[in-house]
Amino acid sequence: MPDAAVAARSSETTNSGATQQVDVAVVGAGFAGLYLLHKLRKAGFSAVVLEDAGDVGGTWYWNRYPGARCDIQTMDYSYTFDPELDREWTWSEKYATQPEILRYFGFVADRYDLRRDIRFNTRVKAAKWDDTSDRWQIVTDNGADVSCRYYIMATGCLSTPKPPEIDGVKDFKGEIYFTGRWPHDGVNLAGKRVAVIGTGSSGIQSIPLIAEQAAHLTVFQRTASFALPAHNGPAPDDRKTYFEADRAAYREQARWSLAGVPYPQEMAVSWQLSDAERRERFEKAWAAGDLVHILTQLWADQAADFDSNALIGKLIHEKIRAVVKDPETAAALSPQDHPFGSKRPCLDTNYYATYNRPNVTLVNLRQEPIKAITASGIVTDKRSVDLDVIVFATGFDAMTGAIMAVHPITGRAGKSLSSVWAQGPQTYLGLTVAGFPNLFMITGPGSPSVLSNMAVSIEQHVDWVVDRLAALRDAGFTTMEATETAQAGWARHMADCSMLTLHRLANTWYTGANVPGKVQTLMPYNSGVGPYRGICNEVVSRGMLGFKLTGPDVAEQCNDGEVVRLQPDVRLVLGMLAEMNLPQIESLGAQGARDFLTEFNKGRPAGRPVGEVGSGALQGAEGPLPYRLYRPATPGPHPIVVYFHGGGWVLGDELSDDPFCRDLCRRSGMIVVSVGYRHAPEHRFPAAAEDGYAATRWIAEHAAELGGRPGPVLVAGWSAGANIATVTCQLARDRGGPQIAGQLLVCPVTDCRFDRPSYADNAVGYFLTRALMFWFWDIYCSPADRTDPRASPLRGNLAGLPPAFVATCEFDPLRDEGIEYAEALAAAGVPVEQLQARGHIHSSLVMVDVVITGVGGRAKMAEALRGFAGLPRKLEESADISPISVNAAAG
Ligand code: N01
Repeated sequence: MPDAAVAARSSETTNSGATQQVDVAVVGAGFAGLYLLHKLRKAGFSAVVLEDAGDVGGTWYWNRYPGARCDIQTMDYSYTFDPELDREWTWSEKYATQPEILRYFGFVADRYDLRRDIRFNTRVKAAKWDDTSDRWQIVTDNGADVSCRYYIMATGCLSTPKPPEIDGVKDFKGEIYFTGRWPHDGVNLAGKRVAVIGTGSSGIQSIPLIAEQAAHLTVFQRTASFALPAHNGPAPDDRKTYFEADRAAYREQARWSLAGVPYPQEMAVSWQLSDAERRERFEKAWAAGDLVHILTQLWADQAADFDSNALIGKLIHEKIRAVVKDPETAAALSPQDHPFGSKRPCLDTNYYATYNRPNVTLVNLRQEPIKAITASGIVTDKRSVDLDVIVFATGFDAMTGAIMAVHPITGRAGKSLSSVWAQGPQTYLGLTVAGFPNLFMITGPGSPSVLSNMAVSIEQHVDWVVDRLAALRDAGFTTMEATETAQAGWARHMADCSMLTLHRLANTWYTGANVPGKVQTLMPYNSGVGPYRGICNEVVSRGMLGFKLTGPDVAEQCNDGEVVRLQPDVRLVLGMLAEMNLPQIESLGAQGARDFLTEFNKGRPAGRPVGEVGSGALQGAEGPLPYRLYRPATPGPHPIVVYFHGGGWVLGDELSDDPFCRDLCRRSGMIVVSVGYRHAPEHRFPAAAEDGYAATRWIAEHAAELGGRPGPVLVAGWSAGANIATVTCQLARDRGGPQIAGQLLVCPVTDCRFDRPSYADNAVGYFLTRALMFWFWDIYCSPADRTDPRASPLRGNLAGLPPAFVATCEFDPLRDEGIEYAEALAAAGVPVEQLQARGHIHSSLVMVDVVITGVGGRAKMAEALRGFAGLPRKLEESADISPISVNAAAG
């Protein structure tokens, strides 16, 4: 239906004073509620919007404090569902003011004649699911109650101000204002002694303007925020040109981007850039005055790696010192306690310069906490400040607060949402909650929401929900409800995602830490709007996975399951590989496959620096073999790890696992010698196995020459390399040495059987395929030789082998034989530590700096190697291994 026709069509709801009957009730007439109403009407649903405020606008209706502006460029913070609307409205500035944004919502409401279905000044007092009618019963404080089939919370993420939690607020005799509930006719602060408590976005936007009016302004800061100059003015030419060149493509790119604004994925990691290059990028971002730019475009690891992130913090501290004249004030304004971006950074106009004004004082609450608010002002540990006005810019009970504010919400069997969320919000996709049929949340906890351009995330949710409702109706279903399995799976996925970025390291409203007593968990989905959109689409394409659908005249449908079982970054990698449409490696022939691997490896991030990298030749079973040596930066002599690369005995060389070898070296603090053993088909079984053994013996004999610690060595390997490592242990035991102190086996090949379930479960789709393993075996080893323990070590004698660490990955054809080997070692009396990496594939653990969720696993491997070598398991904290890297879990 054309949009114009929708606008002219009248709602079929009735409001007679008795219960109002509609298909859909929406709470909130902000950005989400307005679009919902339009889209619902267009899909043929009757709908009512219940709104507490006196007009449209949501958070922009309430937040009228001086300086309130958008901090995503308004060109991006706009509706995109109707290209005509998009063309009809032109923003006057790069970052529009609150009054202009409110005018925009008024314009949208008028254009689609939305107000006639919005009940203003109406608050929901309770909502209850009725199992007999399959409807929600909603009690309001103004006018008729509502009965609806579907109930949608469009309540916003930052709309319920949190109480100030400071003793004595009620005693204050002066004026009190909240930025989030600013009086509509403004406040005259001229000549007054004003305090602002809070230095988040609201404080930082309002402080410069309040300072211009007040006789004196005292700012009470608990946590310093990172603030960047907005450089407001007309929309920047480069973005405008990009936008105007192809608006539809621009919008579409935004929908599939990381943060809902079309910027490319940055590829260069911090340590690949020189200081000068990093500074140049930073200065460009600083000059751009764009949060999304500086949050995503500096270097690829800025949001994930603690050290790389700290570089940004230091550059911003320099900027603060350059503006703020008093060094003590500059120091207090420089955030030291959280990574850049882990707490919402702010956009400012003259914020730091405001502290140079003679009528502005900063009180650092970290040094002198507020003791109380009194009748005349604020008392801290060190001073008493007399005041006429206190402005609370103390923020919101974010994400869950607004939903819980329209309580009680009672679902099936009388369960209340507050009891279900007592330990933190539980949702499926941030859209629905198990036990609450037909209840939807727009940008709820568990969805990208506040970590994205809200406009893009709101439209995606509204489209998804209304399209689902239409599809349900067309199929004869009347209820839709998330399953417990799906919801638990999403919670696991959210927890996995939370390890990807540094958000969890800061006490913020993202985690609920700003509200005393609130359960802390990273509430927004942090892995990007594009990947999230893909997941929501996948739920649909897989037959409403994770939802139970019912209807009076149709058979119930319940396609139970979890939509994401892979680790989030593994999923992304597989998605990228799928898009590359790579050839099947086994179709390329041995040389073609080797060339392919070389090319493929060029695309991965370079390994991180170690103390020294060298190369040379050692003596293999039948002649010299090349090796690559990685030495830690710490003083030696270090224990030596003999490393065997992966590649199915056919591919790879001593360089091909370079990033992993560097990582092992850095984390374990040991020398890693990667051996270039011979490959099939030129050198079939047992060449690789015999080379592995010979190389280990040679390295042990030449340990001192290599700068290593004489005595037992350690062996390690990945995939076929792990096969060689453990075969080496068996041969060393049987042939009188060398002494091996421990073995690290990452996704090892241990047996020639292909009938274990992991071969069937993971036959295709996870990079290492069953067909590729067949091919490797065929090239390496004739069927008659395959049961030889030098090919299938699981069939050998395992007693007396060195202690082992065996890592296996859930979605790997080799998973079960790895687990079986670990169990067989243990049964033979060998000390074994196992890591069964959930959600990982065969290559994830060695994809250093690509699969971040593998970091925890690699840290454990390094600890195990240190333990085998008799060293303290934890490497002393060094400057070049970030705490985040060491602490992250592998799942
Ligand atoms: O709230 P905040 P906000 N005693 O929570 C301090 C969006 N937004 O309203 O950090 C003393 O960020 C608190 O200190 P601490 C945007 O997403 C957008 O400013 O808890 N201090 C903090 O400094 C933003 O992130 C725009 O230690 C207390 C401040 O109050 C989000 O809304 C504009 C305290 C609260 O900062 C929230 O921003 C405005 C206490 N008892 C907001 N309690 C745009 O530009 C709290 N604080 C679009």
